Amino acid sequence: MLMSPVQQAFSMTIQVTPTAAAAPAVAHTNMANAIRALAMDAVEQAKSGHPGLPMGAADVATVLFARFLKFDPAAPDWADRDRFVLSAGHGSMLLYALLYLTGYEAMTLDEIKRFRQLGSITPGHPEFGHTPGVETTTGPLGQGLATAVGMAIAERHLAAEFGGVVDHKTYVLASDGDLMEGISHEAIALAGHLKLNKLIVLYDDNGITIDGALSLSDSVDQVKRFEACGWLASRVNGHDPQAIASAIANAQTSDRPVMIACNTTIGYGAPTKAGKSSSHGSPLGADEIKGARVHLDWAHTPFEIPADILKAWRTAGTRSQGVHAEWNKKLAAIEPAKRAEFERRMKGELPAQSLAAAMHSLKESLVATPKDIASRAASEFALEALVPAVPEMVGGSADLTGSNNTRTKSMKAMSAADFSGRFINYGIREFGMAAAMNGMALHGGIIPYSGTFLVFSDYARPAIRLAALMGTRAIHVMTHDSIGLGEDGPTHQPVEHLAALRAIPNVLVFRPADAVETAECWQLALEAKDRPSVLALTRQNLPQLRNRLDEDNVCAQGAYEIAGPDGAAQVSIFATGSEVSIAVDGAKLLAAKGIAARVVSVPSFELFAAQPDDVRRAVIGNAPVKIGVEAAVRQGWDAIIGSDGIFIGMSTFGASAPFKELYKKFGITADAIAEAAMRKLGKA
Ligand SMILES: Cc1ncc(C[n+]2csc(CCOP(=O)(O)OP(=O)(O)O)c2C)c(N)n1
Ligand SMILES: [Mg+2]
Repeated sequence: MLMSPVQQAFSMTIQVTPTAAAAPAVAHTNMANAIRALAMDAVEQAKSGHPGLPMGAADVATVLFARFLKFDPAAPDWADRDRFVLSAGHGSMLLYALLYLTGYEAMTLDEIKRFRQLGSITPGHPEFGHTPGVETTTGPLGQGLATAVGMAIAERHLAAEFGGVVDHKTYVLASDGDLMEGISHEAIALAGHLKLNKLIVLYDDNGITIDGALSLSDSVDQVKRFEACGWLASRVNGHDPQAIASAIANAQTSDRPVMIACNTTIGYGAPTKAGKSSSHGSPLGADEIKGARVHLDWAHTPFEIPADILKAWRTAGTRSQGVHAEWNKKLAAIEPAKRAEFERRMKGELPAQSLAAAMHSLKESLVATPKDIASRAASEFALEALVPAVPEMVGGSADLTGSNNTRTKSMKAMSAADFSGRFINYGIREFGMAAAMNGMALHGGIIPYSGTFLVFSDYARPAIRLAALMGTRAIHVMTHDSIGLGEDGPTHQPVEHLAALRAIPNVLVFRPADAVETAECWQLALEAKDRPSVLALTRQNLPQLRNRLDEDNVCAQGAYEIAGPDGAAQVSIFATGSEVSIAVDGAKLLAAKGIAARVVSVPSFELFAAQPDDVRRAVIGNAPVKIGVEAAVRQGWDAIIGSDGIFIGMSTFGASAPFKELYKKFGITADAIAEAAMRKLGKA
């Protein structure tokens, strides 16, 4: 593949549109070829990786980074930087090359040479928190785009409150795969609905995926699809810098989100592999690279970037320094209390005093007037106190607001007309919601929380997994957490979901037993700065078991004795959520038979597992009979009750019936607990 005439012609002066920054002194082609060369050399050295996308999208990325993107490599965390999301994370070398070329200190040439190696900051796919300048972890196609939607929401919401100090764009580079994934539809529909006009998607429209031509499996007109979702969409030649620049320039003043389909050639410059899927995901090989160097007119050794080209790139990297300095002044000029509030939120620090006061009065009121309510209602009660106390909380629901109880009385809905609202009607888009929440959390300044049914955590799961991997504070309220939801039946009754969520490293899964535990679990979720949480809550009412005012957060230990035995316990019953009160009744039945039993509530397996051994041993105790009770599958419980412990829960799907009948049918009752204990003690 030879250079296109457009690209060859581009060693001349560039006519730039008024809104675009002046074109850099070195020819565009040379700057773009620097990306191509680094990508093919790094992939070759690593003997693995994806040269196709960086080589194909180099022109688009060069125009964006050298002329539009507002960023300061010296301050990767500058709050008002434009966000750039490489949704097609397999093209990571594109991003690493840009970070090196524009002068991010941590991204040295050495790191580029150590692409994909242990301990490098150049992992196979971009990882948030690992590499300065990487805004979100990408690789699972479609999620970067959906995460970027959350960043764009965060920008609008914070701008509504803090005015001019928040005013930036969110750019996305998305591939065919990103747009084929179902999540893309949730994301673009939500973005179009909210008229997120500062979101700009550059679509690497190369007509190639791994299996070959895109036409093997797809015939969507993406421009029409985006338009139908309320976007401004157009097509450009993705190797014509001037066309790309004018399309991006046009996007700056759009009243809706913008998609620019950039027609590119994958592996651009590779003599035999350009335009073919063979350039997508494996090293080009020595001969092909040699040929590419000839075709691209790039006569430099591997990893060598000529000084003038590097200088042009470094100049592009300092392009926004003035804007950054102006912004610093703007921030300094805001009223001090407001500025402190903005800085606190962007740092992700909680308002410690107001949170503590809210928690205190919440617990005090629950102890004074106990509430025998569903934990989803207890969650709403907690939110009535927490939402005013923690102004960065932005709630929502995937069309189950009334069932999830996530909207407090005072919460205004967020809309295109009013972004100051703190409640988002996400629509029936669980995955899109969870990914957008990650984007909000990554943007900073917001603690997002959501609502859906626990059974639909499966729909949101890939984004919860990424939240766990990235360490983002996204809080998922997931109600209707067992067969206790009753008549909706087995399609809606989660059975394996608690175990499945507990299986994801770094997720906190909470299943509170009553209104007080619900309040405490909310506090723990808010305080867990570097991890996502799931609050599994009931539809059915639960008695309030905790009636003493504990200033400490008792749930913080993950498990604790909630009902003590008379004398040395012969039976320890461990339970979570709605099954804790059943366990307490079971212990009473045993007491009536002269058997001392204790009950341990386990609101969080993860927090309990993190306790020191002696604490864990004391809570687990040494009663000869251990019983676990949870209206879900056993998986994971052996860590607490041992493999010879008795488990009372579910081993099949549920059924459609009133919930009390279901608990009887599936044998999750106080009687069943007492009988099982007696049998094990040889007394039945
Ligand atoms: C959810 C998900 N499914 C599958 C993959 C594996 N994968 C990586 S890239 C890719 C498709 C490549 O096509 P395209 O997105 O057009 O990228 P290009 O080859 O044009 O760079 C696939 C299937 C993935 N990363 N994420
Ligand atoms: Mg493609």
